[in-house]
Amino acid sequence: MKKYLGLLLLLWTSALAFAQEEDFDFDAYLAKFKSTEEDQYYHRGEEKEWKYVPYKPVKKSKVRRYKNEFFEFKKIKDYTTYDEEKRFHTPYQDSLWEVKQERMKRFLDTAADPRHSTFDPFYIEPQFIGKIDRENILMHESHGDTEAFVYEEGELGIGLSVWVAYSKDKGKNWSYYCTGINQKSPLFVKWYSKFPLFNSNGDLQIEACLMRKMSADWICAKYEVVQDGLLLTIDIATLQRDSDSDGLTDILEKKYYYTNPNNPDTDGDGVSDNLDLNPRWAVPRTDKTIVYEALINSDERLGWCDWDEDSCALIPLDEVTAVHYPSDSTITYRMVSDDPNLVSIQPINDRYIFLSSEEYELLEKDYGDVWFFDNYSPMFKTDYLENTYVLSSGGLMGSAYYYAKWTEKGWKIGGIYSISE
Ligand SMILES: [Ca+2]
Ligand SMILES: [Ca+2]
Ligand SMILES: [Ca+2]
Repeated sequence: MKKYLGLLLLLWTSALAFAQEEDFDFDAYLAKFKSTEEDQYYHRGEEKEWKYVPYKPVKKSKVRRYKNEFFEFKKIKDYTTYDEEKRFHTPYQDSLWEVKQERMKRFLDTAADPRHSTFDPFYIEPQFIGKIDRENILMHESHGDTEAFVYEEGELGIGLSVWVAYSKDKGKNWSYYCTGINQKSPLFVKWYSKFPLFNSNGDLQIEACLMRKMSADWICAKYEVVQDGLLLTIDIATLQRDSDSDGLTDILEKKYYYTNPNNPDTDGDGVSDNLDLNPRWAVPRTDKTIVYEALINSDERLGWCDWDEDSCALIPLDEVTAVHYPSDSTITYRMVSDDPNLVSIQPINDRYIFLSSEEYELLEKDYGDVWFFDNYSPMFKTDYLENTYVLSSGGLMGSAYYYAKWTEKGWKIGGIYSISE
């Protein structure tokens, strides 16, 4: 009996949902949230943004003059030529080949059986050596008591960056260092080389070349080699240097967090750079800070509540989010914003690096690097709803529109609609 009841209920609710969908006037629903302020803002933005500028590769002479501020490279005569084909076949990637073959075989054997229809033959579990995914390893070598892995780390928004895992005690303890090199912009670090990874000084030497990006695409961009036959030396002392002893290397501060490598607490809020989830800005909180905080921190009180029923939970105006600290798995996001309501947030899950639009313009993006980031719009006053604002967030994964209603007791925040890419 229960089973039938369940089925009936299901039919009834889906019929109801269908009817609602039929009647639902999305345009009228959206019209409630109309904001002239928002229209004006995007109108201004659009004129600037949509002016078509054809992609122009960087001049070869400029690429040839490239200097890395941390590491030296020199021309060598006897070198291993750059090979686009070798790009995806490091020995570590090859070592996963058998696993892939095995999965494909299992897929073909069970394909006729509907119970296995969700089996994906192309997915393989990442296989880690310590903290490093095997597929990302470029090189590995031991040299006496020291041992090193050179590997790539895919960071959302800035391509593949080159990292070094380094051990001084035969692999018992590992440190992970960022080289600040982003593959192909313009330096490219090869995994195939005639040279041993450790040189006679115990520093790392890697064959490299200079490349330039020939098209504006992000995923399938075309590159060309401007200068091949370079030997890059990564000296361990530079890799490890932490001038202000805040636990973040100079390279990490300069290239990824945009914090001050000579000041352990860039924004002077008493939380040192390595522990600060919003390390660049310590600006006073505003009434609107809470709205951004609730969205960015995925506050559990938020929901896609029904606007007409006004059923959203209330987030008190005087609420102050406690200071939270990063963990090993903390993800770092970069955003460009000049909005004090946004840059004053206290994140709880992720690290947020906010750059002002002026700072972003000054960043070195000359070698075809493109920054992708999620971002939040300002809050725009709506025309018809009292004390109500609309705002949106957008990025690689999609975008979402929200409203926030100010009351004397607090904010009521809800979603209007979302689009996923
Ligand atoms: Ca530091
Ligand atoms: Ca610092
Ligand atoms: Ca700080």
